[in-house]
Amino acid sequence: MSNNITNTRISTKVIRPHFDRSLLKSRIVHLGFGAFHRAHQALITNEMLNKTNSDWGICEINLFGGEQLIKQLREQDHLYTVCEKGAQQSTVKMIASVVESLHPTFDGRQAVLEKMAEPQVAIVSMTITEKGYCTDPSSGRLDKTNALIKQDIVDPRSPNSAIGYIVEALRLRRDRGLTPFTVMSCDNVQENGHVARAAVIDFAQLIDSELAVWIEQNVTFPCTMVDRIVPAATTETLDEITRLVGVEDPCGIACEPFLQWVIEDNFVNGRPQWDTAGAEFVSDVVPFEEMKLRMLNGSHSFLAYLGYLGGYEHISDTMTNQHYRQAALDMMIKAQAPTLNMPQGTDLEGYAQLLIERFTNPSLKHQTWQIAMDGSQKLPQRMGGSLRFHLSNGSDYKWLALGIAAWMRYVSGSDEQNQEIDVRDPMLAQFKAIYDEHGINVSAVKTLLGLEAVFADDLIKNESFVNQVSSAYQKLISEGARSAVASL
Ligand code: NAI
Ligand code: CS2
Repeated sequence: MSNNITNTRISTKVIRPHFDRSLLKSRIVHLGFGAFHRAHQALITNEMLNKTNSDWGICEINLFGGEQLIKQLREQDHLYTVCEKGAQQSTVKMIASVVESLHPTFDGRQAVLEKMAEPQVAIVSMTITEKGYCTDPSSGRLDKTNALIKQDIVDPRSPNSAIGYIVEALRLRRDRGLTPFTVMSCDNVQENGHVARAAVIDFAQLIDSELAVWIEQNVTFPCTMVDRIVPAATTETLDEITRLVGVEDPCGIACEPFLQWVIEDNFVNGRPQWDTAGAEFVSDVVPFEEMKLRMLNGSHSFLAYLGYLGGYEHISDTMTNQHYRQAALDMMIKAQAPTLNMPQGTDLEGYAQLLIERFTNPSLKHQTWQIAMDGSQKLPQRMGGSLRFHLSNGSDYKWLALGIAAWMRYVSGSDEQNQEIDVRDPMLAQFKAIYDEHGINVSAVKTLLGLEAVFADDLIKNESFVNQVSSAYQKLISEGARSAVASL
C-alpha cells in the first residue's frame, strides 16, 4: 500500500480519514503494535481525530517480535486499513492516527527511551499480552524471578521488559524536570491499571526507592475495559483485504464490528476526547472489566480448550454444536454472571446473548488454538474469582471445573487423536515435567493444581474443587471433550 495510499486504485468504498494529519504529534507512545491495538485504540483515535481535529498522534513500538510489521508500517507512511467483518457484510476503514514507529532491534533501546521521554508525550499505553506485565498471575505482583526482570534489575538503564522501559523513561522525565505520563494498560488483565501500577512500583523499589515514591505520587494508571474480537491476521484475511482495498496492505487487520472501551478517567497529563468516538470515561471500571473477563473471556477459554480437544478449529465452529453453544451460555449465565457485582440495571442476560451472537459470526476465523495460548496467565482472572465465589456459596460450578480440566488436558501437549498440540505458554517447561512424570492420567491433576502461580493456596487446599476437577478430567480422558460438554 506504501506508495499507493493516495493511489486512485484504492477502492472508493474504503472509508478515509478526514482530519489534518500534519497537526499530529506523538503524544501517545504505544507498546504492542499487535492485532488488537490496530483495530481498537488506533481506530478509535482515528475516529476521535475525525471529530476533534486535535494533535493526538500515536508512536507505535513493538518490544518483542513484530519487526517486519513495523518496517512495513513505515514503508506505507504509517497508514493501514481495518476490515470490520459482520456476518453479512464488511466495512473497510483507513487509519491515519499513527505518525511514527520504533523497534529496539533496529532503532536501539535508547531511541525508544528517548521517545518515551519527549516532553509532548502524555500517555504510554500498552497491549503487551498478560505475560508482558511480568507479574505472578495469581497475586498480580511483580515476579522477581522473571528472566526479563532479573536482567533489568542488574542493568535498569538498558531495559528489556515493558516495565523496565516505563520505569527508566519515567526516571529520565523526573531528572529532566518534565511532567510524567499516564500509564494506560489495554490488556485483558483484571484491574489492569492496578496490576501495571504494582509491577512498575515494585520494580522501581528494587532499583531506586526515591524514584518509586516519585512514581507513586506523580503517575496515574487508569484501569480500562477493552473489547473487540480481533483474530491474528491470516493469508486469507490479508487476501480479502487486498480484494476490498484494491492494493496490498500487509499491516491490514480484520475484526468483528462490535467494539467497546470503558476507561477510568484518571489521566495525569491530559487525554484525547476518545468519548467522541464511542469510548466511555467512568470513575470505576473494575465491575465492567470483571464482567467482560469472566463472561466473555472465561467462556472463550472454555470454548478454546474444549473446542480444540473436540476437533473444532474456530470459535464459530464450536457454536454449530448445540451442546457447546448451550454450555457456553450456561457458563456465562450460571457460572459467571452470579459472581458479578454490577451497577443497577446492567442486563447480563442480554450481554450473554450478544456474546453468543458475536461468537457465532461465521466471517470471523478466530482459532481455538490462539485463545488457548498462555492459559496459565489467563485462567486465574477468567475463572479464579468465580471459583472462589461458588466455593464459598456452595453453588454449582461444574462449567468452571470442566474448563480447568480441559486446560489441564490441553497442556499435556497431545490431543484426543494422539496428535501433538503446539502448546504456547510461559509455564510450558513445568507442564512438560508434570506430564513426563504422570502421562495423561488423572494423577496429573493434583500436581497441576500445585502450580501456585495459577491456582493459589486456597484453591489447592479445597477438597471439593480438587475432586470436581479430577472427575471432569477423568471424563475427558475416558469419553472425550464432545461427550463431556454434552453431559453438562
Ligand atoms: P498479538 O500477538 O498480535 O500482539 C502481541 C503484542 O504484544 C505484540 O505487539 C508484541 O510486541 C507484544 N508483546 C508480546 N510479549 C511481550 C512482552 N513480554 N513484553 C512486551 N510486549 C510484548 O496479540 P493481540 O491480538 O494484539 O493481543 C494483545 C493483547 O491485547 C492480548 O493479550 C489481550 O490482553 C489484549 N486484547 C486482545 C484482543 C483480541 O481480540 N486480539 C481483544 C482485547 C484485548
Ligand atoms: C481472547 C481475547 O485471545 C483471547 O484470550 O479471549 O483476546 C478476546 O478475543 C478479546 O478479549 C475480546 O475482546
